[in-house]
Amino acid sequence: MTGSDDRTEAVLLRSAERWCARNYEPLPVVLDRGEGVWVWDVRGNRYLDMLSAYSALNQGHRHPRIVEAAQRQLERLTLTSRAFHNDQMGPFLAELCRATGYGKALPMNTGTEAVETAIKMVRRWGVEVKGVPRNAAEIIVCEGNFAGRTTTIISFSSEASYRAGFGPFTPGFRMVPYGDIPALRAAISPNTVAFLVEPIQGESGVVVPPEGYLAAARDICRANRVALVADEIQTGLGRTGRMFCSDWEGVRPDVMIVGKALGGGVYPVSAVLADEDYLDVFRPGDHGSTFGGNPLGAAVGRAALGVIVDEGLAERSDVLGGWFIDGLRMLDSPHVAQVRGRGLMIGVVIRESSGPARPFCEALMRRGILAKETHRQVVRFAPPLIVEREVLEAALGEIAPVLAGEGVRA
Ligand code: IF1
Repeated sequence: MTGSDDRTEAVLLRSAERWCARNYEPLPVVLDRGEGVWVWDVRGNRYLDMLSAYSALNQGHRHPRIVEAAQRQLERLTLTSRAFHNDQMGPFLAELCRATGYGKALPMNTGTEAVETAIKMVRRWGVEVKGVPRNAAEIIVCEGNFAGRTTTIISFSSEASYRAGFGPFTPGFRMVPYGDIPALRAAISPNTVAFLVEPIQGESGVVVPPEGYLAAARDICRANRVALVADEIQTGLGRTGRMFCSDWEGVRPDVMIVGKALGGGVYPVSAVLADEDYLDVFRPGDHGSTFGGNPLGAAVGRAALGVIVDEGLAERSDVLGGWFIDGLRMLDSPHVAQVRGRGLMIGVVIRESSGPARPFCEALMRRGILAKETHRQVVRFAPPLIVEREVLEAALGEIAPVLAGEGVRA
């Protein structure tokens, strides 16, 4: 560590503090380089990235194949808007639809935009196809959901801090407890057009529903002509040990929303996937965005998807995640109430009596591991899916003393 690095870090922390709205409380680390599963701070310290930008880095930092695709496209064409065609979008969406088994896709940029697109689509499908009265469409959502930060999406959030002061809110959403099939059945009305659900709730603290929940939900939706909409923005693209978390129960949602890792950690790429009877409710000019389907994002998306499929990232997540979850459970730490998750989407629940999860994350940071807490008590572990087993073994060696309370300062 040299003096200049100290000053650099302090200057950079101060500039973020001075110029950026305080909409986050980041760990006090300033990163300036990333490669694979590793990131470095301005002091030259190396960290294992156990957050993967909330599962947007399933392929790791700066995957060569994705960076090369971006560089190649940067030399050719980056943005056309959808006012014109480009040579990348069609092939990208063809590969995406073939990889997911859907008839069509509508490309957007962020996950939030894709969720908003899905909401508009199922509402219009409800009116034009199902015959629900205009402005009466209802969408069932779950307590503990997280689907983005726009005013409509927070309208159905159960998290007070995500809503306080941001009203008035968008109507048309009914909330049921997550994992509760009888409550879902009871919430369905003739005006219900969709059930929007995360197959595992990420932000809520890696909450895994009861076995069979998604399949039962699919059956109820099918029996009531309600669209099952899976938000796989975080759980999808290999994160939970299958290509999609829905695959664990053999469920094919009517609508699949993807994002995050679809952009390979290089560029925001998201999409709504469905068959024509849903996506054909959009007519030219009804919906869109400046960047949706742009050639740079499409080229990146093709490479990002290719890496996931060709490098078997879902299989890696399943095998390594199973081993890592067992390893965490075997630590038998007095501060841990539960280890839960699927594949390399893992949450370690810190006992209330041991205080919040944040000091554990800060202690992990001091040991070269970057993990992030969610909902006060949960430490999330979600490394890039390219992680090697020996790296996880070494990480466990650093995590063990922290979960035993070593270096954890309240
Ligand atoms: C933040 C959380 C995770 C998502 C699911 C849609 C979106 C997200 C299941 C929206 C985004 C991000 C957003 C980011 C932090 C992170 C997050 F803690 F906020 F909730 F991952 F758990 N559906 N999640 O997880 O996608 O528009 O962000 O691309 O807002 O703080 P986006």
